Amino acid sequence: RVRVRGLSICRPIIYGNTAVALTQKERDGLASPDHTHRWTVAVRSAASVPGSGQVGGADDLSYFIKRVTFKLHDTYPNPTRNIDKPPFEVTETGWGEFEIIVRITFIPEAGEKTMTLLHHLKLHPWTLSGEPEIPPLDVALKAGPVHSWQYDEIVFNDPFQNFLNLLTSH
Ligand code: SLL
Repeated sequence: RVRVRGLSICRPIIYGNTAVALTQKERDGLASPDHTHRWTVAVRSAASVPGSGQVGGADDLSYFIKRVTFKLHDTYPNPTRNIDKPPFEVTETGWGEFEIIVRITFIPEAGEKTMTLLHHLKLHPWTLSGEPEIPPLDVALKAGPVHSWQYDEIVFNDPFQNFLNLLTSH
């Protein structure tokens, strides 16, 4: 287990959520008809697939991430969701915004501690005043999905030589 001292290597990620309002018909079909939205929270690679002309989408983070844990609001059944293979995401329905704790566990070769991120689940569009405002259903459906994503870089300082090889050979 040799460390490469003085070297930093980083991997770009995005994390956040997309949410869509449910139609009345979709709501009627749910076990919880009080739910107003379907959302997906995810951790994805922000790196492009070389030559694909595509931004992002190189979604296999599993060469260095072993698990992503999404800790949902306690109103959800089994609020701690462990995702052990890509895509690292959880899709749910609900009615409210809340803070999601996102814990990233790296593969053992990394010898790194778990990384914790916080994401505010966003269901409703931003407003000019900054005041939260829940639009009526027809307006929300017309406006389309709400996106709330953060760019971040996972930095590995003084990485183990074998882990560095794993990262660079991917
Ligand atoms: C609020 N602080 O009061 C927030 C809490 C909770 C969101 C939001 C449904 C969970 C379920 C759900 O959307 N919980 O019934 O499965 O706005």
